[in-house]
Amino acid sequence: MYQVPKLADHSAAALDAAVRELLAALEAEAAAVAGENEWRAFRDRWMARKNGVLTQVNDLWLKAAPGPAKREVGQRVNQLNKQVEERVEAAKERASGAATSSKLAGERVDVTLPGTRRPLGVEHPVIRTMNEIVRVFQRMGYSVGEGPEVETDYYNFEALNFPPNHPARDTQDTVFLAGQEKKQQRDRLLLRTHTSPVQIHVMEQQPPPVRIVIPGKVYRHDTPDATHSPVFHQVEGLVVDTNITFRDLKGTLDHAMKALFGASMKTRFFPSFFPFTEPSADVAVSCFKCGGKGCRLCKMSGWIELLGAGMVDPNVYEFVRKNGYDPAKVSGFAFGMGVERIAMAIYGIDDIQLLYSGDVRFLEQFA
Ligand code: 2NL
Repeated sequence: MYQVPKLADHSAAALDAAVRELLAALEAEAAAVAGENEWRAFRDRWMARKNGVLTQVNDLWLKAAPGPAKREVGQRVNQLNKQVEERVEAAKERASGAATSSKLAGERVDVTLPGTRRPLGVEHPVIRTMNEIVRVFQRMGYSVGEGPEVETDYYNFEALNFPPNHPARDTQDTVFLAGQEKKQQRDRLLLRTHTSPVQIHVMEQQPPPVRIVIPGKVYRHDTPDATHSPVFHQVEGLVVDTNITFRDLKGTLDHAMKALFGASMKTRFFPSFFPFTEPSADVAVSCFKCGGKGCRLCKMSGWIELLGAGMVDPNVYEFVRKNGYDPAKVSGFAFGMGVERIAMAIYGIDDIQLLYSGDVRFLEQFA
């Protein structure tokens, strides 16, 4: 490493040679500075007051110079001081620049790489179908309501014209909550077997006119098989106003089925029975598979039964009469459909259990 020499004499030529040698050493050492720590060592070696190169130059060259040479040597040493200072400053910028660019290199982002792909979830086919049905009725001006899945016997049966001990109750195998023997029958809690109790709540809370659909989960004490599940979904609708007729019911449901399945869909109404409607109808749509010619899916009939409907039975209004539902003044219709049945028809699913299996290989088809 460079060491400040003593000057043999203080002639201009000797001074020149010594300065050249010093500047060459300064240049070489400056060029080797890479990081900030190295730069600090470099700075101290050259500029430290105690024993730095410049201090040595001052001692060995200037202080040691004989009187007549002092002026000339002083000028050269001053100039050297300035040159070293400038060189050290320049090296500092390079060193911190190098640190910054190595930091930046570590943070480099390749914006041309493909982004992180996260698989997008989609609605389950049952929920998707339920939402599609609801949207069809929303477009016709219906509101949407929801209600509790645990109900009392009164709302699930009695107010819907299923009298206590009436055999119609047997068609809806019901899950009751345990330990309620001491309660009156109408207060006993159960898992709702249809969403109709919500419509009773709606009529208790709002006078006619009413136009509402109720989507939701319902429960039956059924053994699971290809067409039964103890938990399933319904969408029910209720319209009550003055002068509502069976023609309104037919037109509404015919439009809804066309909106859901396509404009070429036909509907057919035939007589049926529900405790809460009179008259009642089962509604069939032309077979999706054969278009009405007859096939295995429609059991050669050309029709697929998809929903139930009817004019609200006057007995139902009696339970909400004091809230403006006078059967002499208002009339209405109601309908109900099983969402799984419709989803299975749309997607060609032959086993309802697939919808509850959680099997990704099945569900992926809907993504
Ligand atoms: C079906 C048939 C139906 C209703 C539901 C209803 C509700 C009130 C009054 C009168 Cl508050 N009716 N709902 C009416 C007819 C049929 O559902 O097969 N559902 C899956």
